[in-house]
Amino acid sequence: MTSPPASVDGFVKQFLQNLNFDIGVSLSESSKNDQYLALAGTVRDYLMARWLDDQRRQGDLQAKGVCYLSAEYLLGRQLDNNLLASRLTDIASDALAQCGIDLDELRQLEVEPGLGNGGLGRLAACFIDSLATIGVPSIGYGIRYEYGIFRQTFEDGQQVEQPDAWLALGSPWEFPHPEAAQQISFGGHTETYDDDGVTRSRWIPGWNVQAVPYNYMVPGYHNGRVNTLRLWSAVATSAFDLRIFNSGDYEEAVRAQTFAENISKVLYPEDSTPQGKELRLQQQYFFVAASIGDFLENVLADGYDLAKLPERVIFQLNDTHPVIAVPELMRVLVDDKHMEWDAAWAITQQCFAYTCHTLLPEALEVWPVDLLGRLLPRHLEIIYRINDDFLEEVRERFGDDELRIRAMSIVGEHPFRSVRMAHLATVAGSKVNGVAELHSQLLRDKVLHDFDEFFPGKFTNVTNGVTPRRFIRLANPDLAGLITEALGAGWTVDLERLRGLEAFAADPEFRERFAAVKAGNKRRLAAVLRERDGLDVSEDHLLDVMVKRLHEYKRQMLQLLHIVTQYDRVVSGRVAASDITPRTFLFGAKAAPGYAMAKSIIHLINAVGEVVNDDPRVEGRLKVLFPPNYNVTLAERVIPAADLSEQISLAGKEASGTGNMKFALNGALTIGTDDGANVEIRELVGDENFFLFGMSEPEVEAQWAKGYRPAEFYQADAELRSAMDLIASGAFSGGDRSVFEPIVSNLLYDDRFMVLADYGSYIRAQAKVDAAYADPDAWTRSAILNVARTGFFSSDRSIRDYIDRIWHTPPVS
Ligand code: 26W
Repeated sequence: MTSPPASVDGFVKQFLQNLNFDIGVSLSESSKNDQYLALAGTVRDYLMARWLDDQRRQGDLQAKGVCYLSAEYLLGRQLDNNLLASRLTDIASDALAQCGIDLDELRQLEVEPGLGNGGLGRLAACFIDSLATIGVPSIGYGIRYEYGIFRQTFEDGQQVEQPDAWLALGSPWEFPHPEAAQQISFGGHTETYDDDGVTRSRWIPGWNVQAVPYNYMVPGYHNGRVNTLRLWSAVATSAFDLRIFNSGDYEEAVRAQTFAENISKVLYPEDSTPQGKELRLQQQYFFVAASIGDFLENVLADGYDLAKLPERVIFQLNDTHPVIAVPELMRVLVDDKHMEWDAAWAITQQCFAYTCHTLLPEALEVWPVDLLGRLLPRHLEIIYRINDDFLEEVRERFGDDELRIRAMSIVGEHPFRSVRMAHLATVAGSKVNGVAELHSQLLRDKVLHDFDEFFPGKFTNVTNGVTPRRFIRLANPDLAGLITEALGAGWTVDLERLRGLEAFAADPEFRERFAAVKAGNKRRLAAVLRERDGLDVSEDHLLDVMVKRLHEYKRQMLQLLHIVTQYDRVVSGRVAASDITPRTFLFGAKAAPGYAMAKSIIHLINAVGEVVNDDPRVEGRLKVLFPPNYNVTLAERVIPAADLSEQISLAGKEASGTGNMKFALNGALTIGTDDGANVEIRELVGDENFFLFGMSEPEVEAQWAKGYRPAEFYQADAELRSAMDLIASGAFSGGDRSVFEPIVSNLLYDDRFMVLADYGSYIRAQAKVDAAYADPDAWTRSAILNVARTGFFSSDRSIRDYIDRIWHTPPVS
């Protein structure tokens, strides 16, 4: 098969053909959505020949590849990325113009697939982009949620969640393959049987569902490669012989169908506090069992010798969500393929590697054994056996140190008997990595310390990265143009070349052009927010941005206390409004629906905005903007416009952060703590181009050790006291003191994330920001140096690190 010719005329022809024959409308009768679907179809057609080639080639080659197992992929819009990767942007734009259609208008119609919560899901999306661009044989496996992350709206300043029906207007980027469905079983019981003198176990499941694969193209950038993302969707099997539903009547049958299809219905919007929901475990097992089955049956050649499996594949576990894949592979090898336990275990250990994405103890997933045993009885037995063997080895090495054994056990006893998925992943994985230097170090020293001692060499680091295609080329075309003019093409796939910009930082004309790009990006953002949310952005303000999930450890409250302090300084007369640096504080954040404190903080941000924005005493110099429903599409507009990036988590809590990297690469300066990848950003850009504040991780530990009483910080700092009192007084809640009382008391008497302890240092750092911004030319110089020195944070580099340190899967040409 060959691609249609890449010419404007060829594109017009293909586009009209798709419009007429696939969508079934004439150009004159077509809606914008029809046109968008036909356009997407046309881009697909161009990529198709290469996709088919790559699938064949990867099959022929029998090279070792990566199966990236992730419950989330936060992809963002597909059209632009696919146009860019296949060099079709200009052709498509001209071709549509010939048909009287504006490409830009069609772009806006795409509903982004929001199949992830935040950092972890977006990282997976960056990684599959880099895998394709580097040319590593790989498949991304995940779940095709019918509803992605909820759509956020505000009612009276409070978050309201709406379902995200992202498939409603058609989904032109996916290819369903019902004929390649995998049958996935659940429930039932296990038994042993005699197989010619060998006692074996088998699982007699209680019910099953079908996993239907939907394939998505993942084009590499300008390299003619197209990898596959395979997302699984649940449908009822024709003989859905669920015992409990098997009453035989029609209504029950339909209900049974709904039950099966619920599995891929909705993305769980919790990030960081697992709810232990049965459906979530069903989702996890559903997608990894389908993926392993698919790989063994459809990707490997028939009759492949499974003893050699580690030569063909590494399953990368994106956090603990897919870890049930470990006992699943063991079950397949031992029960289905009749392999010896020890041989199967040796293979399994080489075929998995585990990435941890958190340090919060409450984020570590555990599954109660009664739930696991009910849903996956054979897997629970396998986990017990893995644990018994493992603990025996621990005893051999460390003696009968019961405390240590209890601490390391895969099965924990408190508060109830449950399986600790991080321990299982660590025992099973050939490697375990954290996502930034500091995070990996803390994993080794603290969270998984005993395991590091027991498995020397198993722990490693791969610092996160972001794709420069989406987050520079697409999001910031003017900056991309300026860079290409300065350095030539090539930097998009070799981001360390940005170093070459250092020389230009000294050039006044380049600085002027760089500043003009930033100003243009602010104008574009202003237009977007006006149109999208009716918000007014003052283009002459310092644009100060904090966008990320709402979580107490990320400390949106600290930024809020800074805003209230500035406001309080003006209204109390301590500072003249005219002496305040004009700033716009832009927030973007979703709260998990069940996380009351996070929702309350969202309410307070909106409430402070209401008051501050309209108070004439402020003279329009402080603005708080909180556009709802922050997502990848909005990020692509916000990040290139930002002057200042807020990365202010309590040291030791943010595993890495990836927004921090996107901002620096787009020429925002960071105000941040020594946490996650901020540490590496600061080392690279230099102290003079970074606003550091707050306690370091060891200082945080020392503060806890000596006893932390937040009220003492409140007492000791008059400005802090005044700002907190203002919130407590009801000034932002129409005089009602009760509305934000829980936030204030929480800070005063609990403050788990030491907001009050870091407040003074933060306020001083913000004053330095104001002073630095007063010299626009020096600011721009710093911004250029941020871009020049952060090429390290390309996800291409992360993937090369994974290849060198963990996967050993060289690219194939
Ligand atoms: C509900 C259970 C649960 C627990 C943790 C769901 C999701 C998680 C994720 C691990 C949370 C997450 O997204 N972590 C983020 O991962 C990013 C990519 O590595 C890091 O940059 C962020 O610092 C980390 O918070």
